[in-house]
Amino acid sequence: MKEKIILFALLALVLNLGCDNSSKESVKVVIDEKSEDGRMQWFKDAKFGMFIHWGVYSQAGGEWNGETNHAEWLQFTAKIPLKEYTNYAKSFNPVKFNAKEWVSIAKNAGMKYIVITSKHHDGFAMYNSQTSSHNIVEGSAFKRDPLKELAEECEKQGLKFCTYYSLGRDWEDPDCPTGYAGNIAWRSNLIDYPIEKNKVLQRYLDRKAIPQVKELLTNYGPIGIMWFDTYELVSKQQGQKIVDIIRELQPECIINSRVGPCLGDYKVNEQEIPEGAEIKPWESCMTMNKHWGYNKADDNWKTSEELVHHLIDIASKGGNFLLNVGPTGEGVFPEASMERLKVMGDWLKVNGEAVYGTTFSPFEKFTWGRCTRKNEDGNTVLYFSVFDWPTNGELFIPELKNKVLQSSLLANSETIQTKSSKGGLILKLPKTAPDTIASVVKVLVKGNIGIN
Ligand code: FHN
Repeated sequence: MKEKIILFALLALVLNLGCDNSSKESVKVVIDEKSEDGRMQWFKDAKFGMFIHWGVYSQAGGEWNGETNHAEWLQFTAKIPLKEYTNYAKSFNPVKFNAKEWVSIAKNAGMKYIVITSKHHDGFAMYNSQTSSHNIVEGSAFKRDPLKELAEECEKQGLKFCTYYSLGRDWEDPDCPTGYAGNIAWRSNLIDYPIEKNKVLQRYLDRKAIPQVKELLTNYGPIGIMWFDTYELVSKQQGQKIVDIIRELQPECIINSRVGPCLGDYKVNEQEIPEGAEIKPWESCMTMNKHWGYNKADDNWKTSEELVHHLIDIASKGGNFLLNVGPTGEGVFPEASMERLKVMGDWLKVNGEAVYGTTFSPFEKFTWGRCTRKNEDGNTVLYFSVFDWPTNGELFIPELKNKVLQSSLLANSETIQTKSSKGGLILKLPKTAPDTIASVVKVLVKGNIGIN
């Protein structure tokens, strides 16, 4: 059994070579080896975070000139000149914004960290930036600094405060070229800055991006993750300089893989869950409907059951789930988002032990559910999350030969009988599943199964 697990895990590691190219989503990145020290432990244990895409674009609710499919890309997709967008920003006034409410909703959902857009591609800082007046305090009717309020509330409620930063796309700055071989300027602001070849990326980095990263790491307390996005034409050397600045200011701050090619502490998967487990830390970020930023017409919501299953599936492969909310222009979460977060939180209140602090399954994927595990005093706790409860009252776990020390339902501690058979273990389950979404069988076995 052990040989098979090691082979399986090594296969995952060998396949995990290459660089994350956030503009053209590859899914492989070489992790910075130094990141496998204490810095990552809270992240690996946390498993579940809230992504928040919120900006002046949110007040449009996806609508512009009769079109209804816009969101956080509003300035680009609606072809709005910078002057008009800057003027539009002046009307942004999310009077219902309440940091305590937002953080409480995330906490009650079982989320351990919040990643919020400090500056998206529109270049508009959602915090009191001294670097650029294109910010919420100077450039909107709101005049407050929501990131300051959220950072303080996260501190109070014990969640990690983290910031998203659009590194290689900025539609306000004249020196932010984009593109890749054969598709130059593909995500550039060509309305206000039409001559791509005149743009000097380093000037933008020195004038805006690096000073703003320093502001975030200096004025908002401990930053759990600097979550960079779309590094575009940022080179490995330019990205490494930003990594060095972050390490200098806040050594404990984690950096995702979109700070530049082949850089960062963990790999990001976007809108997808890898097929297999990965040894190194990773995260899948996902929308609840089809948009990151608020779109009032988008009713394509994932069900609460799907979202709980995604969380368990991701945890069973050693990853984190960063689930997005797109607040409205008034500063509230959509009702449909809150309904799903409540269901996820209720499930985690009963079964969170099967997710938090666990690592990837030592088994091949099961058709009926997933497995996560923890080491406990030299033994192994296996959590079998059953999505499809067996009608015959039995579940077979192939290859599990370790001595069973204890076995029960996590929801009510009801003892579960087990029987060794055909080189594996049979779990003898009650007729009715304790939970309609996923029911967890906790099995403590002797010995250390799998690698950590
Ligand atoms: O273009 C962005 C998009 O708006 C959103 O922020 C996602 C979130 O990961 N990142 C980029 C698309 O890959």
